Amino acid sequence: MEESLVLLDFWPSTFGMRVRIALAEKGLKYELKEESLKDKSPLLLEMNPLHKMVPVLIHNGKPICESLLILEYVDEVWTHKSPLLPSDPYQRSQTRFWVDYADKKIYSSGKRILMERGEEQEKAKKEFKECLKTLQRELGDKLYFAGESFGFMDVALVPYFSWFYTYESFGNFSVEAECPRLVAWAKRCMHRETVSKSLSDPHEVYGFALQLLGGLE
Ligand code: GS8
Repeated sequence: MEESLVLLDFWPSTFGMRVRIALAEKGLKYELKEESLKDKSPLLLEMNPLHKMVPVLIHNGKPICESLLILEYVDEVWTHKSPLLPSDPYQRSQTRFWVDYADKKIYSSGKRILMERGEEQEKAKKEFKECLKTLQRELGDKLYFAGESFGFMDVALVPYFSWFYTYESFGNFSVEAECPRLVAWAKRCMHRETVSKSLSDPHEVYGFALQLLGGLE
């Protein structure tokens, strides 16, 4: 049977970008359907009725929701190349721990850098920088988070790189000055075509953020 693979996506979404990278790593062909979050398609509402969020991967008509669960699914179903999660259960648990940490901290502090001003924004910047420094320590001198090969944590984390320029511009700081080894890692990941072709342009993301926040005022 011919496999059918459809990705419901939204171009500036870090969560969507990580699914795009995983599908590219596995060399899978899929149909990308760009959603409008202001006017969600009937297909999105049918496939993710609870959260009504992208990304959703639809495999042979069946939906998989939540980006990290999609990554795990893709890794389990297509084992022929580019394993993403480590095979050792302890290492797998550690990878999940760090991805969870990064997601909770970067997303929430990043959002507050964009939305808040004054003291609240300063607090968010401090939290954001501390999180990146912690991740940089976890990376250590390794090429990728799991060591020599590009893996799950890299796929999950590198899409935030597309948003760094936006956070820096709103918060008036430089991620590279704070965390040079983390930025070097992100650039190393960008040398992979699977990553560079999946990430959205940082300047376009910035334009999107300006428009979004302008619309909220
Ligand atoms: C988050 C997805 C999400 O926030 C995941 O897949 O990992 N935990 C989920 N999706 C956003 C777009 S990206 O910011 C979304 O679909 N928002 C629509 C809405 O909130 O109505």
